[in-house]
Amino acid sequence: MRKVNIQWYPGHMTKTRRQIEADLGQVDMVAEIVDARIPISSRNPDIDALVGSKPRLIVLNRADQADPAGNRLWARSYQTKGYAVLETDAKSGRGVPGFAAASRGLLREQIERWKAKGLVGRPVRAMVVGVPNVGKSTFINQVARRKSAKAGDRPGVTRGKQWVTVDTGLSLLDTPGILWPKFEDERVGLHLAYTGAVKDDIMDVETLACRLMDDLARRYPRALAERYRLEVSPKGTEQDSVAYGYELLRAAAERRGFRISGGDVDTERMAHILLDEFRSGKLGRFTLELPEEENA
Ligand SMILES: Nc1nc2c(ncn2[C@@H]2O[C@H](COP(=O)(O)OP(=O)(O)OP(=O)(O)O)[C@@H](O)[C@H]2O)c(=O)[nH]1
Ligand SMILES: [Mg+2]
Repeated sequence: MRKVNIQWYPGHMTKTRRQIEADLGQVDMVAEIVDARIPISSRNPDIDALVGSKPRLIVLNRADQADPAGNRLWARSYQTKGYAVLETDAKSGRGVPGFAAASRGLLREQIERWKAKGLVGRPVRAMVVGVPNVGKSTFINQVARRKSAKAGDRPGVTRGKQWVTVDTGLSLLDTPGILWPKFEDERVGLHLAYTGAVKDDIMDVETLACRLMDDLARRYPRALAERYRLEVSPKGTEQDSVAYGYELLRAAAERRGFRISGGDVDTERMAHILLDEFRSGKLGRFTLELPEEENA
């Protein structure tokens, strides 16, 4: 697999650290947005060091696209680690109204101290961070109930910082997706490509689809078997994953009657369809990473 073509090296790291440090001075808390389908891959590996001791709320966004059982496991895992956590679908707004209360809960002691000092009505300021395309701007717009922050279906939409005042009690700082994930890990690159967080052209679409087939065969064999009327053996994945994924891709293309002129099975067409159906939710809701795999 070709490495994802984004440079992430110490120079970037230093710049990001400085920017976050400067912004941290202006906020009371950090809302870290992660993709509920891939909570490991959609996290910046250095986030803990960058955020330090600032109170942090983890927002498990895209909960609508992830497996509900997976969402529960992740929420519990974060809580066990002592983080406040909120499950959201920023697109429809589900879960977002809980943000104000969760933030005030997180900052309860701080707010008491402000009150004691006579700082009544001081707004809570929160910095929203996360890797590109996880839904930071969409989340902020939902919290504010208006389109203040620019959002879009591709990474790199937000270019600079932007304060969005929600009401007298809350201000949110939108940031560009400057916190890159851990690209040097092959699994991370694959998972970000499946979910569409990085462009498709990191590798050829058929190889990507073969890997996705294999991953789904392992984690969600029933969904795959039902949608494409396949016989899926999770055991087959113990072998070469691209080979087994290709076997399934061919079988699915055959079932759908996809042929190229000359009569051969059109696996490329099937590859596009698999990725589309995975991303659009037609295939189901999937969580591709579980808490127990975090340090594996
Ligand atoms: N289904 C679903 N789609 C979402 C959700 N959150 C965001 N999206 C969509 O994902 C795309 C990216 O959202 P943005 O809010 O622009 O993401 P961002 O993190 O601000 O991206 P950058 O500014 O590029 O780093 C948009 O098309 C949103 O509609 C969610 O919870 N569920
Ligand atoms: Mg944005």
